[in-house]
Amino acid sequence: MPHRSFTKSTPVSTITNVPKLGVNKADFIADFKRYYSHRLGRDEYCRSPYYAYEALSLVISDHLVECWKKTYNTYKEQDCKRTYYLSMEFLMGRTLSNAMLNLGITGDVAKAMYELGLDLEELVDTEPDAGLGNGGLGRLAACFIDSAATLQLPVMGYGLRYEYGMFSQEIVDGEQIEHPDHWLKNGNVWEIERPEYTQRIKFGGRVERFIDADGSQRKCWIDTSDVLAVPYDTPIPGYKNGTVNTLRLWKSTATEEFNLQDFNAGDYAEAVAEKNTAENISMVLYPNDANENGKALRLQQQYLLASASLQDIVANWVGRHGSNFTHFADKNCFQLNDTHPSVSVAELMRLLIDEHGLSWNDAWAITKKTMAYTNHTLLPEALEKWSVSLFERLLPRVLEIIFEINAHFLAEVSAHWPGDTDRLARMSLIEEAGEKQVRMAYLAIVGSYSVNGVAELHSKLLQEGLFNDFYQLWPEKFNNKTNGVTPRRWLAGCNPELASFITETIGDKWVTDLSELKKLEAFINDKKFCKKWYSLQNNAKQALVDYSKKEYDINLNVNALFDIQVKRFHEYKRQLLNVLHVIHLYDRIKRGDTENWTNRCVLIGGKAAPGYYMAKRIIKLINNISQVLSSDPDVGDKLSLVFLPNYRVSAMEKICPAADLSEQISTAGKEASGTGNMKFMMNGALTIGTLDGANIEIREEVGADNFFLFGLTEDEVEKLRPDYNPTEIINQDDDLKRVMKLLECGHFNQFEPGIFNDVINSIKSSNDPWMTIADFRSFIDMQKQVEVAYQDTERWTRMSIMNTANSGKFSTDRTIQNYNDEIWGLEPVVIK
Ligand code: 26Q
Repeated sequence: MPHRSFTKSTPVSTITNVPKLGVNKADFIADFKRYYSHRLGRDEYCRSPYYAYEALSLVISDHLVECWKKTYNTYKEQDCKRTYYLSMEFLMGRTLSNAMLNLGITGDVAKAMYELGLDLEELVDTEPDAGLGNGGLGRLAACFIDSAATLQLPVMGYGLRYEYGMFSQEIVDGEQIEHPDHWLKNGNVWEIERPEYTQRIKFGGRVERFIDADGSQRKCWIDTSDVLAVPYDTPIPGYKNGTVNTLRLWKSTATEEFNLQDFNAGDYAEAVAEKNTAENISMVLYPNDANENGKALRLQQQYLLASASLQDIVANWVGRHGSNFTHFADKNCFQLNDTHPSVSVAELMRLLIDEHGLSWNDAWAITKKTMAYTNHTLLPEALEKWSVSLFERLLPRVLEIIFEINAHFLAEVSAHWPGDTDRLARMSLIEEAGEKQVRMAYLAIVGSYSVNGVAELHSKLLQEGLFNDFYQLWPEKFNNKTNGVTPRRWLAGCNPELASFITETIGDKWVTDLSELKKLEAFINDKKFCKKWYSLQNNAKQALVDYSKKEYDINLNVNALFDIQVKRFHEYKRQLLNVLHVIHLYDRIKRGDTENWTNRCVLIGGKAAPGYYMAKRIIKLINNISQVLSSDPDVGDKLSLVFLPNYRVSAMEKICPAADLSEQISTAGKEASGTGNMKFMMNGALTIGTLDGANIEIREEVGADNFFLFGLTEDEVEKLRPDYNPTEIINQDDDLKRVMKLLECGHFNQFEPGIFNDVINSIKSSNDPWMTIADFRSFIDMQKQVEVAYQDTERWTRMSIMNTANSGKFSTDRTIQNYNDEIWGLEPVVIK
């Protein structure tokens, strides 16, 4: 193993005994200058703010590392129980401003930069996003580790260090163009490479049986093509509490001996090509946020994450306890972020049995007591499956273990439901119809002691529907953990003016106890308070106007209602319903039906999976409509439709403070939770939404009067489905008829005939799973109510305050507290 080891004579403790860093303005200035000039080699002629960003980041990083070591040592001394959050995605966004906020040094650093003639905000904005995730699930992982550190819980994130994160999106002629996101091209000051903890990962090869010294049957996995996983650690600071946890991301590399045989045979090129295969594994994030089945590279990624992380943890255990695993389950817990890392169930079995000599039963008892699984989708087609033949080829020993888990499991099912062969086939970890497939969600359920959904409705539907057989067998495993977002990034960080005003009003406890925001309710009839609230909302809108101008050369009208839908493109999220409403407003303008008009600016942003044809057409449609509206003098300021390109974490930080109206309009029963809805609410936007995902709980918290509800319920959707007849609905609704006519006559694609036919046909089909047409009328009517409310500024402001005031439940501090109370059972660890 290519460890870079210390020489024995190195006096380690004298080296690491570093004097405490200063936190005054003068210290920041001196440290900054040293890094800027000596480390980065820049001088006063360097015009790029990037190096100033980098120098400042090095300064801040030192402060993180100081607390990081203390945290690390404290956990080690206390030998506390730990949770490992295993996730293929950590959508971290930017680090610098969040690090300063959590360290509590933003103000002093800003003053230091000012004294140096630098604008802190400009430096902060040069940082590239760490876009190592698709959307909700990846961002949730990032919010979770922020909250875990803030609650002083020993939680470590494990993921992959993709060389290329989420693609960046450009819009050319209205269409999405993807560009690779080489986010590491200028290096990454926040990470520390730790080659000394490199792990070896097996692929391919074959399984051999042998009898060991004790006479027991054993298996070994041999003739494998190995890959190395090298960890890179990033510090995760809690909020002003001295805790700095770790996010460990694995990069794949070739083994040193990878090429020896080929090399000696003179096949230099072959050997180097093989090295590429190894390095490819962690090269790129898969950019689809629903299942893309069957890609071998994706399974390799998943196994690399599972195996490297578990080996790391097990090696650490063995270093301390030798091969006595009796208390392993009391000290370790693995939370699986969806099924993506669920091969961990079988991998932990393999490590315990093959590498550490445990019996099947002992290993299974440990596995079932340490694994917990979170599901993030209700769409059956999005459940992960891997073909048995692919598994056999890449991970033959792991597949054997899955078969054996399945044999034991099916025996249990048989005992519970004797003679019920249908149920056996339904519940088997192996789908036998057609090409044999491993059902990863079932593996995760069978191997875990906890299975949770991410909002109340979602968890209920999992139990009643998708996982009902398993719920009948093990009702006690199933539970709900409603999602949240971290209030540090999503209020304190992204909306500093509103945050200061809240703190002036109710004190600063809300930053770590978001239920404190409830105290704002006492001020909804305070004229002065409301006026200030309104003016701050306006400032945030103006900031988005400025950002859009600078970033995209887009002109927004600050006096219009900002109606925003930003999220991944998916038919179930129904960006199309939003579009139908825009066309309806346009039609009203053209017909002169504009009495009591409310000017509206509809902003839509988001990425489509590169292979998702329909989603890409919807993006094109939005851009075409946008063009028609902006070039029609009849429309003027009354209505605009704006596509915000390259939506990402750092863009949301500018967008969510500026929203008046948050669009959460998915078909009921399809959005597991949503988390954008929570960010908007926290920042004082009002929601127009269906009874889906966390919207239901948002409405419960804020009260029905402060939420614009529309659409069919999940029950109603399923009842209507067999008789769904969109054509009839269209014919009975004159507004909708005109909207469809504008679409069908090619009004938005005059020079591109037919390009929207597939989109139009999809919503007109009686098999449209998302039933967009069914909710049109109630959506349009509720949007009218939105306008009535918006025209009454005082009423709207009160509603806005009520939204922020009642967003306390949607802090990930609450979510993580729930995970800890009901699943993990960790003790908080105070760092001195
Ligand atoms: C799977 C296999 C192969 C390639 C990619 C994938 C893949 C990748 C990402 C599948 C799914 C995802 C992401 C899913 C996701 O973000 N789900 C969202 O999770 C949020 C957090 O719980 C919820 O709020 C959203 O409702 C849910 O859609």
